[in-house]
Amino acid sequence: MKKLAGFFAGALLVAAISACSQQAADEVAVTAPAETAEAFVARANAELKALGREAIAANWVRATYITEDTAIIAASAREKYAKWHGGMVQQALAYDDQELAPATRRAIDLLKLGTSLPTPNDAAKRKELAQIATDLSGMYGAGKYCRNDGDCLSGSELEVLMQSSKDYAALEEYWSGWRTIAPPMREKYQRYVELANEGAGELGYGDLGEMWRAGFDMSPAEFQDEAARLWEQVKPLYEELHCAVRAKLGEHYGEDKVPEGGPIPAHLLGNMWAQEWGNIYDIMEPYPGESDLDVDTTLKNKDYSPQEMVRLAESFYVSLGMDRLPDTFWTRSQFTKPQDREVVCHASAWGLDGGNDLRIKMCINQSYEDLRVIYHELGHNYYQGAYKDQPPLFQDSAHSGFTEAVGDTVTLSMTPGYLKEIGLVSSAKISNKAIINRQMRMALDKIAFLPFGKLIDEWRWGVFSGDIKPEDYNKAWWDMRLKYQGLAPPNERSEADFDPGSKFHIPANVSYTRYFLARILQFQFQRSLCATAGHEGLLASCSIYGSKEAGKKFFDMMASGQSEPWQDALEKLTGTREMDATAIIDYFAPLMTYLKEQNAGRSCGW
Ligand code: X8Z
Ligand code: ZN
Repeated sequence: MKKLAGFFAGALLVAAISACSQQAADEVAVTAPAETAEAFVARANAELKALGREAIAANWVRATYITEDTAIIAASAREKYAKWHGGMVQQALAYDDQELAPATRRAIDLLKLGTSLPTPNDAAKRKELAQIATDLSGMYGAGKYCRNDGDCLSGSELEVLMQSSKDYAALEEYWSGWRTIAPPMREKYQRYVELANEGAGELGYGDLGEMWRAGFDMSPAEFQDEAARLWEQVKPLYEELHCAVRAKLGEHYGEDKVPEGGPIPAHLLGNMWAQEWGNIYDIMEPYPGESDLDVDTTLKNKDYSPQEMVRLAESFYVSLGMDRLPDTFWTRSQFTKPQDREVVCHASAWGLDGGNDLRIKMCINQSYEDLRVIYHELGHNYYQGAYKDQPPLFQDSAHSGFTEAVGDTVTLSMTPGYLKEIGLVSSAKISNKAIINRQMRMALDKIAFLPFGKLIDEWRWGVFSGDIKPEDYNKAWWDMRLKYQGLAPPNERSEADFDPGSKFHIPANVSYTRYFLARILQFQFQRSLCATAGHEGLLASCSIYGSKEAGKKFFDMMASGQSEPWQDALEKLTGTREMDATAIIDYFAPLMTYLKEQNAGRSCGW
């Protein structure tokens, strides 16, 4: 139930409702509890279950039909949930000094963390924040870049253009164009920060960033160190990749545009936010012609429908011994962008009705990138289905990085052999050169993402703590883009811009460290699942496709939901209680050797 604004969600979006608790939150005083802690937890679970359906339905309708009317419905659902949640947290304080059974204590602790958007205990402010949060995500979803009246491009259209163009000026136009949606968000964002911090303060946290960091079964300060430690482990990989990519882009666009020794212009990486760079593989391909990794062309030539693409992903999970998706998944999901209304195209997976009514919401294109996003989203759905027998307060993943890692782990098994087996590539040649090609293709997504995954919340932690002042929002953003990613904007930015607002998770209030952790965890998961599947040899050539043993181990971990600390869940799956980057480092060892050779004589860094 963890996060009201969580946007994939099982019980997450359960996080959005109601007035079941009879007293308004602001009327509740901390007095002797009226019921035992066990009875309180049982009531919280029952109310959550009942309230979740309505809340999540309101969110679904809002995300798939953006109008003034659905804004009212969604904001009102948010507000009701916030009121209920605030009231329950107040009541939970009465059990603070009691010695409780571990499961009861955990349920109460999780209840306190049960929203990603804590609201002040004041009716007017609660309403204001619910409205702002609803507006911000609507502004993102309906955002458009208009050259002239009637000549407008949506976010998803601009994303597609950025994936394939290699024209410096056109790319700059798409890049800057999308960022015109964000300045109107700035004032609202500033107010959202004030109000959400006030809400977090009332729950006992220093600010919202601290509250987000508290959701990892360790102290917020320990978690911050943990994330920094993991980043230090993987940084050398990123630096080699950055160096090689900059050199190739310099050859392609000219050294005047991409100077050696400097940051890379942020619009040249084949992605609107330069978060994953797989779309410039054609520029980076180490051994041209050595391997067929062109899934895009096959999807187009065979004219795959969105549903057929989703069936491929479902079949993978079924091959692991998991169930087929429910019939309602196929009738209720949004697979394509509707032509007649505004929707939030950013992909998400939903678990309504306690995990019985699973859905995805996407605007699927015939591309390998979207195929992998589908596998990612189904990872959320299978997790939601796996923990559905847990009580509502435990219906979430072990920590937020776990659910983000499941589908990604599955994509690591999309080896040439697997892709050939399902007819998406013509050859699955195994040569050293083919291995390096595939590793490059993967690293452009997986390794390039790491600093981006780290910096988004680094920026927000600073914003929420007040270290980053509103008048420096954009400057601080670009300072971090430079520091972590070695990127610079293609044109001058100022505080009239609000570039963070052009990335979905900022207006949608979705924490982001989860994706950074997932990038590291998925390789740990894969290493252990491959051992269970009996794989021998290079980790990079392992596919767990068809392994019921690996599937069972994976499913059993997911079925625990968040009923136990994530360290326990990790230990069951991998034998270790620590997140650790050695698996991703080992995985990409062959590519690192290649990159170091390529970079010899270059001066890396920026
Ligand atoms: O937001 C997502 C998923 C939904 S949980 C599509 N991802 C991050 C992003 O797009 O920024 C997956 C990778 C990172
Ligand atoms: Zn996800």
